[in-house]
Amino acid sequence: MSENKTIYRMEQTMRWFGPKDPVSLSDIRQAGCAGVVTALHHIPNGEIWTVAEINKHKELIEQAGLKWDVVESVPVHEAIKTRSAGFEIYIDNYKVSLRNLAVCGISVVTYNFMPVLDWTRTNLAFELENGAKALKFEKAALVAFDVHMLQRPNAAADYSAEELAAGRLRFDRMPAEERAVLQKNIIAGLPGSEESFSLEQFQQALDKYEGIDAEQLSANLISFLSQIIPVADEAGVKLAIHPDDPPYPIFGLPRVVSTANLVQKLFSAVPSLNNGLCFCTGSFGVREDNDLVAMVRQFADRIHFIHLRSTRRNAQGDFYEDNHLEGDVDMHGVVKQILEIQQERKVSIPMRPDHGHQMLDDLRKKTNPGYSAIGRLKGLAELRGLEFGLINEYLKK
Ligand code: DNO
Repeated sequence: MSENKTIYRMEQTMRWFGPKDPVSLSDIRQAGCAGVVTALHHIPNGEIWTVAEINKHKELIEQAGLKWDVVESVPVHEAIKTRSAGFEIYIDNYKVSLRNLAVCGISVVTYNFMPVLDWTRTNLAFELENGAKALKFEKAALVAFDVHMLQRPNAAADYSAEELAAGRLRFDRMPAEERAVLQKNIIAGLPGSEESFSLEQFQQALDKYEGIDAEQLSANLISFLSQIIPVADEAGVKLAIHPDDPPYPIFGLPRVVSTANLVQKLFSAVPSLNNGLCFCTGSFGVREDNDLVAMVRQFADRIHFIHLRSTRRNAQGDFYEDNHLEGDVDMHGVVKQILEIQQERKVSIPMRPDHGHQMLDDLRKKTNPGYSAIGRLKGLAELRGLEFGLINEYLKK
């Protein structure tokens, strides 16, 4: 690659939760971002996003000198996932929202197909050795909640004898206040998940998946895709499905976007390149059998949005969110491969540092779990440095 060739760098963005986000658009701009990733969080799941509402949000972003690069997310209504009463209307509404976004010039849309819950963590303030706080998923705490607090029928059948014993012990030793916090962390809705449940509502939502196994859920997803991708093709919208987080079944619910094979199945079924992926290293990276560098290569043409973050797992099935360049994710390998596919495709793919630790002043402020200003700024700065170094290497070639 010679010096006068255009170099396609990742488009740096941060997630913005709207005017109430404690991290402002001006903060995001100062972090070095050119764009933001955001959604109309005030619109209930399943309703149409009108051109007027989209434009109102877009103007706020543009007045701050930024661009609206990616929608994260246009939520998929539960009726579509379960194919139950009203799903046709929700699919029609989804199509209208995609068309309206295209009219407003917004062309990358992220969504997920995780049943009931979006992303799940058990601890939102796991203290690291250096005093900063990270998000954590602890298996024993999940079992404690599932078996002893929710008391989901047949929950025990989903765990090994050791996991059940660890869950029992964890529950017995957990003070009442910690139990309440655990319940809130799991079902009261993490940022962006848009839905919040009481214990009873949560069990009712789970019950709706009775009889829906992974094969059925995957068929429902493919049938959704075969209806909305033609609209995306017509309107010029790139859809980017977000992987399951964590990338395996929880609460007896099927998960169908956890591995390379599962993702490939969706693309083989609906081949348009607008049927794409949000490559989230933190979600896929929790599984040892996901080779992230190979996956970037495999899905080279379909990665329309990137989340960069690293997790560190242990043998008990726990993981926590590590520094962006540490943990189990080969971030150097992943970013190098992303740079290669960008030069081949001649595009800059929007990327956001996914999550960040709560650190320094963030510890004394109210922050959206995972979406602190300083922790994400640190992650972004490190990733920018990694990319800078890799580009310099390319230029010397
Ligand atoms: C968590 C996020 C997810 C993601 C959705 C996409 O921090 O990465 O909530 O936005 O799953 O639909």
